[in-house]
Amino acid sequence: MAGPVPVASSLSDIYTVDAIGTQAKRWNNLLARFQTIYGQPAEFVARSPGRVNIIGEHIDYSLYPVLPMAITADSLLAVSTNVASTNTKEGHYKIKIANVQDAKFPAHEFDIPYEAVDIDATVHEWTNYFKSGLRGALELLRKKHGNDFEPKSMQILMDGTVPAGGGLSSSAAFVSSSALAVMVANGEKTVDKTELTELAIVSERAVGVNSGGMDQSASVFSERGSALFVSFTPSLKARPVSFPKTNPELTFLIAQSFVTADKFVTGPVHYNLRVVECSLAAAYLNAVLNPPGTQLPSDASPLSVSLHGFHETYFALQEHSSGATKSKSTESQLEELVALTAEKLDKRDGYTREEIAAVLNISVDELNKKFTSRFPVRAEKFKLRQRALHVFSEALRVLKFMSLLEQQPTNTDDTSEYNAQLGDLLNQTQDSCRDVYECSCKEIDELCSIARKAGSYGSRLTGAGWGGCSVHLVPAGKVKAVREAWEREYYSKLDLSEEQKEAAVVVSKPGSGSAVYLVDDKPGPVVVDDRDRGSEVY
Ligand code: NG1
Repeated sequence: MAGPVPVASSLSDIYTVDAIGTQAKRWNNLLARFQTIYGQPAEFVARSPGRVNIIGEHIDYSLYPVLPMAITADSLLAVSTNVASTNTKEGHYKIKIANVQDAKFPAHEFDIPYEAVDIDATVHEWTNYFKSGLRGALELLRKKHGNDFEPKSMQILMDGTVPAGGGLSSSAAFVSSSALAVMVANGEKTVDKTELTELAIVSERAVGVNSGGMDQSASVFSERGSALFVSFTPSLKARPVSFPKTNPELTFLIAQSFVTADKFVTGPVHYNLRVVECSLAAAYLNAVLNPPGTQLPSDASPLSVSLHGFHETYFALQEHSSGATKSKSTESQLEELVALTAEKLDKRDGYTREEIAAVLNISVDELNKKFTSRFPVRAEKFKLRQRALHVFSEALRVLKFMSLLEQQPTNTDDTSEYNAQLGDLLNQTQDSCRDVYECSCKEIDELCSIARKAGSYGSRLTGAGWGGCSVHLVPAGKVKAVREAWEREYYSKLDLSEEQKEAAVVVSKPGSGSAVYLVDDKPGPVVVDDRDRGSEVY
C-alpha cells in the first residue's frame, strides 16, 4: 500500500465504469474553464477523494484503527506553474486560486513570502484549506531541499464534489489534493503516500480542527474495490480489505441528513471538546490505575496523550509486574478496559477542571495549558466516563468487524446471519454514538430507524456526526425499499432543491485514492480508456 501516489494515464485508472461518463464531462469542463480563466492550459490535475467510514467512529484521534473507504466524490485541482512574475512582490511567490463554483467560493490572489504561509484560522475562508496543504507541503519540501528552497508560483482552478459539512470529509480531500498539487508543482516527480498523508493530517489541524488521521489516510491510500484498514501505531499503516462474497449481496448506501455540521464553528462544544475529553480521560485513567509517577508516552494524537497510549502503558506495566510471558489478546484487553472505566470513572455527570487537576496532581492553569489551550473548548464538566467507554468499546467493534471479514461466511448459499452480524456491529456503533458519545442528532437517528425498518442490516452515522451523513448496510434486493422509505418518511418533509434530492442518497462503491493526471503530455480532452472497447478519447 505504501509507495508513490499513482500517476493516472486515463480517467479509467481513477473512477469506476459507472462514473466515467459524468466524470469525463466534469474534467473537460474543468480544463476548459482553466484555459478561459488563465488564458493557458493546465499542466496537471491533483485529485483526492472524500470517504465514508464503515466502522471506527471518533477513535482515530485516540489512535485506534478504523475502517473507512474512499468514495467517488472528490476534490480536483487543475494547476499551472506558468505564472508571470512581473507584479509579484520581491521575495514572494504568487498563488492565484479560483473555484468552478465562483459565486460561492470567490477567486483570490495571494503574494506569499518564501519563508512562511500565514493562515488566519479565526476566519472561515475556503482558501484556508489550500493554504494549509501548501504550508504542510512546503515544510516537507524544505526538509528535503533545505531552507533556501523557493516555492513556485501557481495558478489553480478547484472543483470539489464532496459536500461540505456532510460527514464525507470534504476538508481532507481538499487539503490532501492541495498538498499533492504543491508537491507536483514544485517538481517532485514522485510523492510518497505516507509522507503526503502525514503532512495532510498535521496541515489540517492548522485550519482550527484537532483532527484525527482517518480521512487523510482514506483519501490518499484507498484502492478501488476495497475498504481500508488504517492503523496509527506504532506508525501510520493502511491496508486494503475486501468484503467476502455474500448472498444476499451487500450494498453500502450513504444518506444525507441535510443537517450541516460545521466542525469549525461547533468545534469548542463538539469535535474539539471530544478530543480534549478523550485525552483527559487517558491522563485520568493513567493517574488512578498506573503506579504513581507513570508518564504516558507522547504520541501522534492531537494533544500528544491518548487512550491508546494509556492502554499500551497499562498492560505493559501489568505484564511486567506479574511476570506474564504471554500477552492478552487486544480484544480481551479492551474488554478489561471497558470494565475498568465503568468502575474507576464513576461520575456520570462529568468532572470539573478542578476535580481532574487534583487527580493529575497539577494546577488548573497547567491543565488548561496542556489540554485546552491549543483549541478553545467550552465546558463546565468533561464527560470522561462516557467518552472512554465509547472509545474502548468502538475499538473492540472494529476488531470484531475485521475478524468477521477475515473469517468469511460459513454457509455461502445464504449468508443472512453473517450479514446480520456485520450489521449488528454498525447498529451498536450508532447506539454508542447517540447515547454515550453524544455525536448523533435526531435526523440521523430517524434515517437509521427508517432504514432498519425497511431492511437495512445496520445503519449509523458516518464521520464526525451532529448531522452530515449516515451509512447503511443493505441487502441489494432491499435498496429500492430503503430509498422509498426515506423519500416517504424523511426527504419529502424537507424543502430540497432538485440538486439536493439527487445527491440525497448514493450507492457507495469503494473508490481509489489520490492520483495525479498530467495534462501537458496529453493535449485535448481527458483520456478515458475504455477497457472493453480499446482505447478512446472523449
Ligand atoms: P469528518 O468531520 O466527518 O470529516 C471527523 C475527523 C476524523 C474522525 C471523524 C470521526 C477531521 C478532518 N476528520 O471526520 O478524523 O475523527 O470525525 O470518526 O477532523
